[in-house]
Amino acid sequence: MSGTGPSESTEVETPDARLEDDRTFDAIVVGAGITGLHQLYRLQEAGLKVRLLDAGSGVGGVWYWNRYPGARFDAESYSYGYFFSEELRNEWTWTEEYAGQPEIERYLNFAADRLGLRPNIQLNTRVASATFDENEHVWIVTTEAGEVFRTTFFITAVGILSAPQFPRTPGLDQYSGEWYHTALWPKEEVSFAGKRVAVIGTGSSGVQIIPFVAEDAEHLFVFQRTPNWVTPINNFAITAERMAEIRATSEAIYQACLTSPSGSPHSPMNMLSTDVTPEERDAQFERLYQAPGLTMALGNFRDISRNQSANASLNAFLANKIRSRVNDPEVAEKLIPTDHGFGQKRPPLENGYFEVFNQPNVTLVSTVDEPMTSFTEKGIQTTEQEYELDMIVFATGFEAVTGSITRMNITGKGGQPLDEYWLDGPRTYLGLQSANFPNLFYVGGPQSAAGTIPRITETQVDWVTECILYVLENGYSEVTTTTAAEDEWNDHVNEGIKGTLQETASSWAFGSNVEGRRRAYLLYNGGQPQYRQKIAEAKDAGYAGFVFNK
Ligand code: NA7
Repeated sequence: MSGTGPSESTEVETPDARLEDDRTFDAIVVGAGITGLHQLYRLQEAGLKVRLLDAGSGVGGVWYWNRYPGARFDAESYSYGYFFSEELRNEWTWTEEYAGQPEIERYLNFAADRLGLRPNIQLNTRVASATFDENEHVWIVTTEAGEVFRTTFFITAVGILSAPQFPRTPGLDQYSGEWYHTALWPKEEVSFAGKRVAVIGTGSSGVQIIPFVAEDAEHLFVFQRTPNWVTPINNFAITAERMAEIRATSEAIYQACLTSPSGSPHSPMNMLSTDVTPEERDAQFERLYQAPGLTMALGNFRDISRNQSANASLNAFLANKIRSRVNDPEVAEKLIPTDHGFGQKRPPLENGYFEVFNQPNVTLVSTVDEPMTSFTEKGIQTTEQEYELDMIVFATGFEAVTGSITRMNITGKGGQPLDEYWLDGPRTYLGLQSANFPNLFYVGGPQSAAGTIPRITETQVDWVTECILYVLENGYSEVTTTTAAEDEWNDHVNEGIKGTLQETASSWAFGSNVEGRRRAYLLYNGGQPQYRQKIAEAKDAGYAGFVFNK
């Protein structure tokens, strides 16, 4: 498609020329997760010479790395997968409403095979840097193994929760026991049996792994900094009949996802909590508590996420649930969030989480009451005592949204490093590009993604593919955006979060889980339908806000 494709000349190629050809691409995509695989498929289908790089030894992205016990979807399995391929929809069978990590990893491997993606995927390859060459209008991409590639387009599909972060507590190198991060979990089986284990972190990953550790460990210490509003997942098996129904109604499911703000089959109720009596309201909360997945968060009364007192009524309901499930009243109170209301942060889903704290082999340690001061040879030292441990599990989350992009050391025009450009928070236009970083696209990057990620990134994948083809077909060498367009998008993004209950939360969506990180809203709160409309409008207006250079 572009001038960098294989030569049609009949001259015999020298080994050097072949090598050169092997390292020069129309597009390089980074990330073999659900979004990167889709992007590769589209570009491959369009006839481009494209390579996908991924640090893992297999495809799957977050579903490759997060192989800890208990890792599973919090979106309905069939709402998360690819809808664009009838073949995939008809041939794949989900076994659970919320599939576990092994099944999801199998699905993405199945998709990579079925879509014929393997020949263009290079695994075990971590990008070390990407630098824009202004003279040649290409990106020079280097890998940690020392390979150097040239590519016209550089596309990051690296996920928003994929750059693991650790506590700044010193001394981990002194610790002599085993330690793991949930997002870097080994393929080999990890045994908790008979061990003294600490799990640090009580977000989604902590909440999912804790019951598994509690089952086998001699003793489990749960190090909690901030309690979360955690609700039951209420998972269930998908029968053959149900799977047939899912296939038969797949288009309707897809349409429900497209029209919902969260890109899921759930939409908020058409009612306010004040439209009913407090008793009726609580009865509805009870139904939602028994309902599957994120129904409590995404299918609740409309005012729960917007109105402080409506939100408080749900918090009171959920606090009582915790009190009813945890025997020790002191422990129960420690597990009840006081710094945020339900939905201000993405709520983790649980299966038997609260009951764990009734087990004699489990201790809840609040790092607010007794901060961790260091890791020691034997375990963790807090301001109160030393905890001797055989294993530490870090469920401490991520440098969210931008971390996996900036860790690639991207340098744009004028030698501008992207991490410096984003020091005060990400700057993008439509979450797709940044000024002075020509031909660099983000799919599933900052200021665009929220909700069920594949439902929004599939739109971006199509948009980016069409934009790339537009550049090539018109003989342009570069597409970029402007700082004015970025300013406009930043204002729109910030306007969308202003006045909401989420605005005041201390969450990864604002980068506030990483010490020292400047607070900036990293996602897009306008809802997926509005985002889709915005990027379609820009394209229909002749790529308004984008600049094309010959
Ligand atoms: P999260 O949701 O960011 O959770 C990380 C947890 O680790 C959270 O409880 C943090 O407390 C805690 N944490 C982080 N650093 C520390 C230190 N230094 N000391 C003590 N505790 C700490 O990541 P997850 O992997 O659980 O889930 C991420 C998303 O994946 C989730 O939203 C789902 O959408 C899927 P904090 O709350 O910051 O005080």
